[in-house]
Amino acid sequence: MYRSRWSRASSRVRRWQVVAVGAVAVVAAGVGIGVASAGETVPTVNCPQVKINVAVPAQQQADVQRNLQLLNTQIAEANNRLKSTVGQGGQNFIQNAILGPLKDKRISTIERIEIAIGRNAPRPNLNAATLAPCTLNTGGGASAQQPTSMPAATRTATAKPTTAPVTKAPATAPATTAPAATATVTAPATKAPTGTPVAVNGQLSVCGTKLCNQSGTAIQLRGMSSHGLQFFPNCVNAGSLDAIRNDWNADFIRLSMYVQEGGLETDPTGFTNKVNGLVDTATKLGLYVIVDFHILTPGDPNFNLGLAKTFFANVTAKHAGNNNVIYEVANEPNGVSWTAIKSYADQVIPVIRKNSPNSVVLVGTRGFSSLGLTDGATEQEIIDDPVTFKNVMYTFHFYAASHGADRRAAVARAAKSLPLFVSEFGTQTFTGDGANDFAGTTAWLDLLKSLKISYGMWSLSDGRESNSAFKQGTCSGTTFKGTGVLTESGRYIRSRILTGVGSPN
Ligand code: IDC
Repeated sequence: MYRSRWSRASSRVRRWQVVAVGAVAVVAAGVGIGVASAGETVPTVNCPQVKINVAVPAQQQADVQRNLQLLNTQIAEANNRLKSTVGQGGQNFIQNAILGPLKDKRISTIERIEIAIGRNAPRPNLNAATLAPCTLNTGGGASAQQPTSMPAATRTATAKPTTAPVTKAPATAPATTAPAATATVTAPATKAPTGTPVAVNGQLSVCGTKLCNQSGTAIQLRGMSSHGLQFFPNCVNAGSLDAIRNDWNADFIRLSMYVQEGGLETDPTGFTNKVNGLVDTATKLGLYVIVDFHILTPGDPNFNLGLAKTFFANVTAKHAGNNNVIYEVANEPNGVSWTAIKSYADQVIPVIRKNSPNSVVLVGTRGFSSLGLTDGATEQEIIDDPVTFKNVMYTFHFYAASHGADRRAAVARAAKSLPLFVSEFGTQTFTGDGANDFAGTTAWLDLLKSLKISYGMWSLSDGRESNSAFKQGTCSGTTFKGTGVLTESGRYIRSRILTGVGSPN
């Protein structure tokens, strides 16, 4: 089932590797290797401008703008590279080492703009193939800049102001600074309002194969996963969280913080601050909150190890006094062995535990968090070589129209030996789109209920895909309660959480 995802992913891994090589070289420029001597004419790059000729939906403007700015950053980096490598390499050096990688980066960026617009409007064709290649201004001079303004959809006029994302890093300390010492970070946590999930259950722990509340009783948490925070910046806020808490009776929100695809790596400070702010918003409502380090492509979590350590150090320092934060260290590892995933978890968990010693940690499993099933493995490899820290659970993800009875049988079997948490599932195929399979979803959720396995549905967003729980345009407004703002999948999950019986009506 995951074949096509996987082949797509592997080609993107290669692209990211190219980007990484480029980035290393740019860093080297900073230490002055091969800087052009005075009087030498250094060429600059000459890139076509990307023209957005369609209206950009309000929800996606920040994302599109960030990517337009990225095109300028890429131009600047290429110019620096041209300067620092004068005289290096043979005839094809500039093409192979500078213009080629620049083209790859531009293709990804232009495609991301298309995808972003396509979330809430027809996906435009911005001619990435034609616009990506840049030529050389052999006589030097300034490179043409990429304009970053865009035609806005008319609905913007009434849209509520965007709370995020920040397009420029704020002046506060960058996320790369070392975390504060434990002693200075024990700010008292906000007290959860009476009767809320956190007030009732308090600090969670893992007891045997189950999730337990502060009294040691096994419980099941039901909640929602956000979509990528960078893709739908207006969908997770005090209003929508109040709706899932007080109108749906949900127990948690999962904050899906993508690392790639325009996520954390493009603005570590901005995304770290955004997550910290949303944890506070959820805390005030008495919700549990899962901080999801949403890796997907590349699928080896070790690729992002450094970013993960810095990110979790910061978030746990800010929320050391909280009893409601669950840390998910890697969304869906793919194309890697369990051994590699475990090695990553062994390095990240101590960073989390330094500030937040009692928190429950979720570890993604092999094959897109399929317990290895997608790769033809089974849960046995985890049972044979488990993560040895306390209060750890393993994630399992399903998409009801793709994953049926055989996977349910495997989960029932695995749950006898391993603490499982379904931090993400969908009512459709694993593409997150297409027809909803509510019969399959109900079979899954009934099984999870009987096993007391917690679950969160993908996703609290208002896009075109069938996974979006909100109708398009909802997140630009201020009404999130009731069924009027919900799609079929949204109505199904609200009803399931609220009444125990799922219904799309
Ligand atoms: C999908 C989104 C889609 C986005 C894609 C890549 O719905 O808009 O373009 O990711 O970023 C997962 C992943 C989750 C996927 C989801 C549906 O954790 O990121 O979201 N899915 O494909 N695993 C299985 C399915």
